[in-house]
Amino acid sequence: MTRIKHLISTLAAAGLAAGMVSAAQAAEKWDMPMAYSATNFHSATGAEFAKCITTGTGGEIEVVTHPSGSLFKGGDIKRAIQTGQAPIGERLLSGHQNENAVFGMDSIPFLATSFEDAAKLWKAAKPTMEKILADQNLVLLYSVPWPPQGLYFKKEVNAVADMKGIKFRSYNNATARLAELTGMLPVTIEAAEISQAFATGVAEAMISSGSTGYDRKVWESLTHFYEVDAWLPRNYIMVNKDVWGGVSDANKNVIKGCAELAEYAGSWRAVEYTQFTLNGLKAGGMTVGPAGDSLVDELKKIGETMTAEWLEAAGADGKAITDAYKAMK
Ligand code: PCA
Repeated sequence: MTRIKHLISTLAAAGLAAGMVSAAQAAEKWDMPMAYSATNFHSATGAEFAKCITTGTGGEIEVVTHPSGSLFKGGDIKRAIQTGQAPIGERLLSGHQNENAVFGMDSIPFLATSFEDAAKLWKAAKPTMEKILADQNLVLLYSVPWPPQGLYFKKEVNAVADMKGIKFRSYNNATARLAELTGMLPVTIEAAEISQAFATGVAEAMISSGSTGYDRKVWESLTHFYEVDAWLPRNYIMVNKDVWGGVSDANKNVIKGCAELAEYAGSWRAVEYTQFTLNGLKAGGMTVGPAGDSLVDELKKIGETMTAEWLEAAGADGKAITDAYKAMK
């Protein structure tokens, strides 16, 4: 807590100092694309992060968030920032697994299944992530986890055999592979579009957090949520490296301080949002509860296959991350 208090006073001081010079400097506007609904806790955290920068830099940098994929669709956000079409933005880290398997380190089934373990895994992975992103003209600012991932269906499911032929909404390579290994048919759909996909039958099931199901009112189409705690994927905020290079040292410090606060606050929000949204799914009429033991055993077998495949694809970087993580446990 002391660390956070120190941060707040640093930010306040920086804000005052920046305020004094702001009249002399032209204000810059940074549009910040985000993929998830405005009410989602990541988006709420991002909005406060944006405000923190605007206030802390005395208005020299005004950050304006654009949630729900309204400025760029989720799948286009990283490229937009790499190429300077947007200076800053948020994206699902594992959404880039097709570029480099290492990005999927947070979607390995049953490797890190609690908030504590997900934080350790992130600590183990962060230096490698920063390096990979830097090579892509990006600077990592902060990252916040999603709540644990569970399975959504529109019928009772007690075994992998019950999943055969179901159209399964995927959000990254790992979720598509999970569909294949369980005999389902993967279809990639952004969170912003899932309500419609379920309503029209384009998709009939998914793996996600209670949070995304709640945000998108999936009880209108789906009936069951099975808590599996398969993994906790992460969102991250990145800034274009050239844009970052042009920021004054004082403002860089403000942004870093705001990022640290956002990561701290967002991570707590994720924890608190977990039960709240599971209750919300129940209130919407869904059956919510842990997956049965035999189903979990079957999923763990599939998880072993996916872990081996990931380690193979992610090479030395992947092994270094999982070794560092295991050493922290
Ligand atoms: N929600 C996001 C990613 C993980 C999650 O819980 C989604 O479903 O797209």
